Amino acid sequence: MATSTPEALQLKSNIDSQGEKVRQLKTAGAPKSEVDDAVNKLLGLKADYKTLTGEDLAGGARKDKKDKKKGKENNQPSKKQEQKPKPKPKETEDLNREVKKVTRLGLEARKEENLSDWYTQVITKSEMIEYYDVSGCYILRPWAYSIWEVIKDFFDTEIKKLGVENSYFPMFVSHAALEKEKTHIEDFAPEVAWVTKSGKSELAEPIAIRPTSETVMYPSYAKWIKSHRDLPLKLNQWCNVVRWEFKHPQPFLRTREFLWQEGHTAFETEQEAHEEVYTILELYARIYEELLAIPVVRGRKTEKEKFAGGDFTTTVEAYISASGRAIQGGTSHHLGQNFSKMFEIVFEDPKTQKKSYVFQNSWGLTTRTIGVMCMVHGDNMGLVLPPRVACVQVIFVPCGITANLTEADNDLLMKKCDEMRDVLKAAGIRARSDTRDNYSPGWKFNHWELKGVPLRVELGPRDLKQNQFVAVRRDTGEKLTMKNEGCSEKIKELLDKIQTNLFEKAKGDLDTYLTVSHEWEDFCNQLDNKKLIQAPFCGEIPCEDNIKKDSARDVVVEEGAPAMGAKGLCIPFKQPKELQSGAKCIHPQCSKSAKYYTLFGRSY
Ligand code: 86X
Repeated sequence: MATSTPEALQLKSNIDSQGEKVRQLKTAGAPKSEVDDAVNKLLGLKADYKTLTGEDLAGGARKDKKDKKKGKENNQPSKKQEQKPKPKPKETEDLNREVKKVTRLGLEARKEENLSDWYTQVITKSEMIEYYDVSGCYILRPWAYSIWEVIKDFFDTEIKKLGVENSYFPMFVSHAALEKEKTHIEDFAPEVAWVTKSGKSELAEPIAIRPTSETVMYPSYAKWIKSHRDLPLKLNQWCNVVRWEFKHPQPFLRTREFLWQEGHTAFETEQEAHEEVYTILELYARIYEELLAIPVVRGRKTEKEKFAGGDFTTTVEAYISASGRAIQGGTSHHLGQNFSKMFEIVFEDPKTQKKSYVFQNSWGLTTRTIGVMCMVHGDNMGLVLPPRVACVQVIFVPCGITANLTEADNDLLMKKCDEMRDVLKAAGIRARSDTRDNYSPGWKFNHWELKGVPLRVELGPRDLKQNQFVAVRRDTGEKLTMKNEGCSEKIKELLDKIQTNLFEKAKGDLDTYLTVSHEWEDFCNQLDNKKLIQAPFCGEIPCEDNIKKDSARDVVVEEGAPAMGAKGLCIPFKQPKELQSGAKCIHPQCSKSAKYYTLFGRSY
């Protein structure tokens, strides 16, 4: 991709100043930790640059100084492409159509050729994401945030039906509180971000920024729960969390700050808690399947992959066929009494009058959902939004405006677009009319296509006379001419069809790539064919380590790259078939018998 986009230039300049900073720190003999941080930041920025442009920015800052000046000239769209197509005069519509065949007004990268560039272009050009100068952090623009709001509204309504209440806990965690959960914090310690200063003075005690809120919430749970009458306690919060990961960041999919909901519930009995785990997981599955039109596999995490602080973890796993990798979509954990023992969350058992530890769950779903949606449905023209989550479901574009159209007829056309938009809005359809006169219809088609609007309605003078409109589906490109009568119902039906079609397409993909294997060599071959494989598995952690290690190609690669080994994704609730009695675990060196089919695959 062009290294001359505004984002790339911004990044280049950030890399420049960060490189300068590193040199200054080194020259000044700054403490190692400070230099390391600066170097890390530089590396992060460079990684961002590579994601954005597909090119390494060799060296560092020094030589770029010159480049920057030169860049000014170079940066004019050297290739036929500009960041954003310029508005075209009205009468060039036909010309525009012609041009479109030659140059691609929208995306430069193709999904099947360079997924990483394609993804960057889709999310920026559709105006979902803006890049930011802190590595791993991104701006969610209204086009993306509105999807989150749909998910939020759905889930919020459903959990309230279950008696869950919303609340808000602070984002800062004291050192002491974080320490309370020492056992698993240790694994995560490198990811915890700390505030150490206010202005120029050091804080007496550094405070952490929540990576998750167990240690924030559970001290209060211990205070609030005294008797069985205080149970169940079911709280949720919608908030941000920070995990300072060092793996290659990707907008939505792996970011250092992200939005999520975290639910934390406490019950008298294990059975009530168990039931809730599955109820919540099913809501997560519905978010994927019903809202985002993405089929998921529901299951339990393996011992190796579960949240170590809990008793068991359930998960929904989605599949991104473009990369041949699975992705965890949301998790619902049963914590048993592990945390209630750590935090002394107890009540007096009404039967025995003895102190009893509560049974707890926690569950979370993040803005990663949006990234999975882009990856699954997006195509070479841009984003494809499932109607149920689309900010704009129908876009009206006035067409066929020629020089000999009278001003009165032109006004009439614009009015009709606005009028039909209002009719649809009254019927509860998210419709918008694009009557801007400084953009050509062709430009608008391209623009709204890039943004993934499910349905475009074209209205021309002839349509007006004939009481009809032309609807164009984003998912299939199909053009339909329809009579105006009952347009709300017809369009609603069409939107439903698009939603179903997107799900069916993704389901077809998942079904194609979901297989079963009973033999190691076959397992490895299937993995290389981008498959997700259900194989008999003993369930032991060391064996899962071996499966990952031995299914990898023997070159050093980054996580998820084509040569990476298979991870245990989940133990599907719906097993592909009954295990044959005496079935052995899939790994050739494992002599144990298999406990269940486990889903393996490369993953994000
Ligand atoms: C595990 C468990 C759980 C509530 C969820 O998955 C859903 C919502 N929490 C989260 N986990 C951590 O405990 C954790 C802790 C620290 Cl300190 C960290 F830096 C990262 C973490 N990541 C996950």
